[in-house]
Amino acid sequence: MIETRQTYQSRFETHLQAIESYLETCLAPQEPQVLWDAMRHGVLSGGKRIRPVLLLETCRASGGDLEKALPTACALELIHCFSLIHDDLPCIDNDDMRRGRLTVHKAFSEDMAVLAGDALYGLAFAQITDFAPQLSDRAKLRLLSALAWASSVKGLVNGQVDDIQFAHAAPDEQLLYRIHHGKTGALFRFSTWAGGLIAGQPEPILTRLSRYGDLLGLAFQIVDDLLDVQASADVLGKTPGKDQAQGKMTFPAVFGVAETERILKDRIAALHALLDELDGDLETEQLLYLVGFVEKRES
Ligand code: GRG
Repeated sequence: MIETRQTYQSRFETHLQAIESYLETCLAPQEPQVLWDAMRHGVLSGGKRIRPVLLLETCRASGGDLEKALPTACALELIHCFSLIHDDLPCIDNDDMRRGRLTVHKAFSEDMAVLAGDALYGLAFAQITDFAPQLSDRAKLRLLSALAWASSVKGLVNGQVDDIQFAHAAPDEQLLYRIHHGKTGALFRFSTWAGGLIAGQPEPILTRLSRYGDLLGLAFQIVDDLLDVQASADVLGKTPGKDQAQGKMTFPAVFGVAETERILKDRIAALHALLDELDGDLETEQLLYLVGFVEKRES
């Protein structure tokens, strides 16, 4: 079959449907209703699902079974959504809008937003322990360990701490990369590494897949920073201009917009080169399409 843009788009949508359907099932309302309603509001709210799509696609491109990867892909999305709920809280970024709707603490209450986030974090790990029977115990342990580190002190949380501590600090290139390596990079690296692991890729390929996730996460963050400066609230679904208002260490703040756009082009070229190297070890065309998706996204 000759792969066309249409094929890539439709494969992306097939992944999305599987993810949405899994998330809807794992968040089927239970008691206490207010908790589950808040969790559902934070997750079933139209996110791009780029992290679980990446996990599924690296697995598929490696010849792996999508059913086997789906619980881990959705665990990752639950953790991402948890981090967004907590990030929006008044004590952190204090945002009213997310994905074009009220944030969880605005739609419910602050205490319920904290608890919905906590519950999603635990529910995420339970997807791998309890709902992934096709995975070997060894694979589960490796996934759980990597996800635990990436979502805490070797990723999301230390990145967020840096982000808070260095707001209003003087522009610093090294710090900028450190913040995003943790805050955004950790979950992207997990997604591409985990997809390969589940498909049984050997260690040298897993290392390269992590590098793909790392570079892609960085490109994603650069686009995020540019959109915060350039896009409207309607398109973004959240408040633009917040990074600057909060004195955040962003790419445009450190380098200016023109140099940021040049750095982005550079990273995209590095991604193309890396995928060229990986070609033959896995099917890289759809992974290349995802690079384009990240580069061209408007929200
Ligand atoms: C303990 C897991 C945990 C979190 C607490 C608040 C916090 C520590 C971390 C926040 C990390 C954070 C918000 C990173 C931002 C990364 C980012 C670019 C988010 C936007 O991702 P998109 O565009 O969002 O994929 P959608 O809405 O499409 O899912």
